[in-house]
Amino acid sequence: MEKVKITVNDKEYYVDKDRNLLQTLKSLGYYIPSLCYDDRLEPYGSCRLCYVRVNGTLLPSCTTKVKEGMRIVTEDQEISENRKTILEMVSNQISGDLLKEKEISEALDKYGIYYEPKEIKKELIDESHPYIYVDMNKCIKCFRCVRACDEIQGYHVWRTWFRGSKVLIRPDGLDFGHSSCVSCGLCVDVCPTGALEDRTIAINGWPNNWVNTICPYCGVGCQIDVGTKNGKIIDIRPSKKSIVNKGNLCVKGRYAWGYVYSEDRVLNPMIKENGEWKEVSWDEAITYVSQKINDILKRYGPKAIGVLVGARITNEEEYLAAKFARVALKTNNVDSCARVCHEPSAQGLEDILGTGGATNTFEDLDKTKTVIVIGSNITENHPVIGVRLKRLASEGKIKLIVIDPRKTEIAQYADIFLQLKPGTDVVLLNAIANTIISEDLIDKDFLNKRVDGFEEFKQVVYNYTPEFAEQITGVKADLIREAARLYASNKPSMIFWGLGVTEHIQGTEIVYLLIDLALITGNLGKEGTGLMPLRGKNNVQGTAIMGAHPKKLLGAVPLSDPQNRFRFEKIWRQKVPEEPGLDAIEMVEAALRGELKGLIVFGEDLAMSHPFRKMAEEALSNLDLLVLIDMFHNETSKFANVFLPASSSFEKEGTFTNAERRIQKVNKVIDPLGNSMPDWKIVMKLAESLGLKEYFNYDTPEDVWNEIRILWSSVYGITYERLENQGGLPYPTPELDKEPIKILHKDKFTIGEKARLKPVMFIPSPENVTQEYPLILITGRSLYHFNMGSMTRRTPNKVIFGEDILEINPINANSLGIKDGDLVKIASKYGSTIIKARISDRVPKNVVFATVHFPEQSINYVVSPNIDRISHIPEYKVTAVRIEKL
Ligand SMILES: Nc1nc2c(c(=O)[nH]1)N[C@H]1C(S)=C(S)[C@@H](COP(=O)(O)OP(=O)(O)OC[C@H]3O[C@@H](n4cnc5c(=O)[nH]c(N)nc54)[C@H](O)[C@@H]3O)O[C@H]1N2
Ligand SMILES: Nc1nc2c(c(=O)[nH]1)N[C@H]1C(S)=C(S)[C@@H](COP(=O)(O)OP(=O)(O)OC[C@H]3O[C@@H](n4cnc5c(=O)[nH]c(N)nc54)[C@H](O)[C@@H]3O)O[C@H]1N2
Ligand code: SF4
Ligand code: SF4
Ligand SMILES: [Mo]
Repeated sequence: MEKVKITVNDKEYYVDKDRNLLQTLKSLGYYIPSLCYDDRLEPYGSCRLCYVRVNGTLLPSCTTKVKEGMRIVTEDQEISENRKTILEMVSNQISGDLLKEKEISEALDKYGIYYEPKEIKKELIDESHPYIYVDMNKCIKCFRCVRACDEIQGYHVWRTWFRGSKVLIRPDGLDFGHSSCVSCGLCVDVCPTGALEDRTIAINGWPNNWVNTICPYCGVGCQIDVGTKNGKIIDIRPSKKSIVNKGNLCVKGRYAWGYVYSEDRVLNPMIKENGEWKEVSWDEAITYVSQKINDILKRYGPKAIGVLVGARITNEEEYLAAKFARVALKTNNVDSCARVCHEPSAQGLEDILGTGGATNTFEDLDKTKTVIVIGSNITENHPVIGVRLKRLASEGKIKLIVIDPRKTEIAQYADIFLQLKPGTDVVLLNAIANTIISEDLIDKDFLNKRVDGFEEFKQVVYNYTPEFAEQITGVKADLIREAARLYASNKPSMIFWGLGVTEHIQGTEIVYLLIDLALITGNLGKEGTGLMPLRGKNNVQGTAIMGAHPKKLLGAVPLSDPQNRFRFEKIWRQKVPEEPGLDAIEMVEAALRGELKGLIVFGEDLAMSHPFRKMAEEALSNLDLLVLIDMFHNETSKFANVFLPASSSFEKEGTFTNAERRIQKVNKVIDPLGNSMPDWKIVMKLAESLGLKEYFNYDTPEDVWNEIRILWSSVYGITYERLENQGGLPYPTPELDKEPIKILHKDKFTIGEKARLKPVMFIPSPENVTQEYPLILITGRSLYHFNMGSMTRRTPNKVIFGEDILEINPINANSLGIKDGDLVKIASKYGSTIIKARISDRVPKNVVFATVHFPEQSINYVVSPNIDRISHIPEYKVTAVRIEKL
């Protein structure tokens, strides 16, 4: 950015040209009062407090842009008098107590204005929202809340009523609790007076300590500031310095932290005896586990034991768990929940391009012109990015193509919405490629220089005309053509995808096709282009790459290569087993056959999250040893014999890797509760009791990270110190004094000079609709609950969304006599459950959609066991079902 010279109160500065003056002055350390301004909002210029003298004239600094040679006076007698008058008027408008930490209190204090709290009007208080306390006695009509909700969130909850002195700000519903609010908390965060306040603050007052860390939920990886009082978490706010979330959060990161203190959190190790859980000491529990492990190893060998690592824990912990499998259990039976999530994305990207991660970062959203969102309910599941997309699309800054069988919220912002039949993406994407080739929209230069296999690809694609695709997918041929033209011509273009792509029997191949599309249009290796799998959990991008994979070691290097094993053996001082291990699906199958005897699970509720639950349960009940390391008993603990209590992410240090490969520092906010222990310490304890202390000897997570840096050159340049100083850094960052490589495959691909296109032929799902099972079931998520719900169900999110629901199209509902809120039985060939109907035209006719978060409904009783041949991901998105009203 161009720098210009300005003087402020006779001092010279070089600052960014055209930046707003208020922001500039604040960043130079000057105090300028302002009540209608917030960095996150468009300047509004209504409170008149931020006036400064610019070249002799009084100007509102928030709407003034910095220019060369500006001479600024921030305060003189006239300015002070004006500010005092305004602040006096403002303080006369409000009543009730003010917290001293609020912006208004600071301004009143600075200008020596005594505020006498007047009596409040009860009717201006609204206590109906589970998280936000509304006290409009303190409202100064700055409209920050109205603008924040409109401009940033794209919701329009706060409305202005009446005019002039009577003006009133009210939510759009009967009260705030019954409004269209999605509880992101932004309006609270921007409110300068506390008229909108977090309930926890209204009750406890302002925190006395804040710690910066990372949200424990999704792969966006928002930075949060966690406020504590007397050693207890009482509030979470968005970190304003993060380039990922830019001062924004969704309801989960902002408010759903209450699980930490849930009464049923397990805070002592437990062993199950005669079907009853009994609290024991750590020593007793660990000795029990190590004896069982030794027993299994002696009787059945290392093939009979395995480790499953959920992607909620830190990189350091993932790495240690994977090392534990190899060094302590001598097995490669180690896998993660990526298997049931985005393994097809990692595998697909690695197969064609050489690196199994997003090619670009979220920053490219500001550079792109066309975005495809396919199989991703982005506004509910990656809300902070979803909100940004909504805004870019409504401001006309991007063209948006959405591909989903359901009319999701983001679909309503699409320029082109392709509402295909579930499981037909291969045909649709081939037809898009067909159009791009037949209309000569390919990037010839890029193809010649960097792509192989075009002729072969063209031949396969040739058969998939848009007309043929219309028959299979139900999407009009012309609409497919339009989407193809937009993606290929209005460049640079990006593709974002989710589980609607991966959770299919051709999950990996659908990913291949997305990469093929980027390759033939040259949408790779440049700003504003690229392939962005929206990884699910907070650390799923980190998990598999940390070595929690049956065929790969840390850095996703193949185990089959003796050179790789040798490198690890040198540092680990132990042999790395050669034989590839079983993945998560294969481990369940092996347990079903009685071949797998022991399983150690770090934070995964696989009894509930694996498909065909009846089969998963049978498999788990065959095990001799099932160790569950978690914060709560869950469905899996019904089959476990040992429970080891883990500390939450607020109780430990480490790193998470978000969906754009950004490694970010997780910081400890509070001490581990009760006798819980962070996972990295649990691994060390287990190793110690197996006599392997010297191989797992670390004082801190940083020690572990430094071992990772030595073994994986892509993160050698990322130290804890650097993360703390610079915020997150995407990998690869191989060198300490160099910037991270944000855009992959710039001049060449990781795999080599050229990438080879992979043509894909369509294989229909075995889940055909029949007379007996006439509907297709899709399963997925809702905004308020996270996966199997163990954490969000233990927060007031449960008040907002209390049970799983089944979306049914009004036509199907009518013909089955089902009304909104009725209980229905849903059954497939594999099993059934009972769930509440929600009549909605979000789903098309003959397609139903169920959420996955509650054990009482447990939709996986119904879901089929079909899996992808390449990555083994279950086809959670297509099961033929029948429903009946109860
Ligand atoms: N609120 C919330 N956020 C979450 C989670 C959560 O549980 N709750 N979970 C996290 C995790 S682990 C993950 S992996 C991500 C998942 O986030 P998403 O990938 O958004 O997951 P889903 O809601 O399962 O499904 C996404 C979309 O795929 C569509 N779909 C279904 N079948 C098809 C199809 O055949 N073709 C196409 N093109 N689309 C299809 C569905 O209609 C749905 O809108 O979210 C993460 N974030
Ligand atoms: N029908 C259907 N089934 C699905 C899906 C679907 O779309 N449809 N999606 C699949 C997908 S994408 C995923 S990712 C899986 C998710 O299913 P699971 O992998 O079972 O995921 P979570 O519910 O996130 O469970 C994570 C567990 O980790 C615990 N935990 C949190 N933090 C820590 C920690 O620091 N240490 C330890 N040890 N434990 C911790 C939590 O309490 C929780 O019990 O479900 C899959 N199942
Ligand atoms: S919490 Fe978020 S969605 Fe709700 S009113 Fe405030 S800004 Fe709007
Ligand atoms: S978008 Fe994801 S990372 Fe950000 S606050 Fe919400 S759940 Fe947390
Ligand atoms: Mo996931």
